[in-house]
Amino acid sequence: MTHDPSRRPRVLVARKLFDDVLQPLREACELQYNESDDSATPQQLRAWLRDKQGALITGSERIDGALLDACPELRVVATMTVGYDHVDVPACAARGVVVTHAPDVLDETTADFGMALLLGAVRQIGAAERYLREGLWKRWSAELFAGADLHGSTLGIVGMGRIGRAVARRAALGLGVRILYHNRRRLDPALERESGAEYRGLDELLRQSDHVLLALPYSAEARHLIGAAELAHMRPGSTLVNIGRGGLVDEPALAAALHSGHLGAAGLDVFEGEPTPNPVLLDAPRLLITPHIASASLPTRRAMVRLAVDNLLAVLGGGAALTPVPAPGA
Ligand code: 8YV
Repeated sequence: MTHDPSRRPRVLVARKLFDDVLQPLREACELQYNESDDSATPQQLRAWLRDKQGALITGSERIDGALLDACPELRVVATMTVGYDHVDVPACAARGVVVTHAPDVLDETTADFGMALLLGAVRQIGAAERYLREGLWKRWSAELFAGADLHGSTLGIVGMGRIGRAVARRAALGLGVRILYHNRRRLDPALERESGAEYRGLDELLRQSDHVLLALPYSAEARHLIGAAELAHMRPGSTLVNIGRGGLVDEPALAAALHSGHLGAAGLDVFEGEPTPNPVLLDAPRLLITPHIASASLPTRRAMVRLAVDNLLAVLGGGAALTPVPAPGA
């Protein structure tokens, strides 16, 4: 599988993943496997990668220019995630390192969770369960945890890629929700028709939606896309849900909008500073927050790792990557 059959390529698997899914890699390569389930420190990663040709990473490992300079043999970095904001793609491109990611295989699972988080936030399921478990429920009352409806509402989706469209389909077909969307590039007319979604500028979308769901990747331009001004433009009593990346939302501004009552609810599967949430989030009312698990079904997580393995084997075998990240600037 390598150009010189007498030398098997050396590959690092940076985190504990699914042993059986890694088997083809073990058979074709010399594997160094971090089985500890702790994310590698930058120092460990640098030491482990120094003599490797391939790396299988998760979203917890950062690959930057300084690290690449210490790993001159590296030819391919395969992240088992669809997002790749933890990898400096231009720095990899400049050094001829191929970067692959794991699109498509997680779309439906992530969209299921997006719907769950949206419904859970709108209907305050997290807070209601805590209230009950803490023994605070003394009597039924008409307004107890009574908030907004999702069915029949207008949902604004920011980031209408495959995951955004899968959420749109669920909401429109299952709950009669009207879909507005905003995207860096407007969908082509056939796809727009198929998804039954209406394009809006970001500001219009925020003003016209009852609920807003973020499903876009992180980029420097999208940092704090939703800040105090954008939250102020959202409808009173509306909901913000984020299944993209934490950096898209200004967290103190979100907490303030929940405290003031302007926002009805929020749901976050991602936040800045993961795995430690900003205390302002934990203090905010009507916020449902989860530990970055939108893609966490076993079949999907296994498929994500399998795709990363297949990408590594393809590139180390001298072929083309199956799912390379888009070229910088594309
Ligand atoms: C991962 C994700 O679970 O694929 C992505 O981009 O955000 C999730 O599916 C997460 O990044 C793991 O670190």
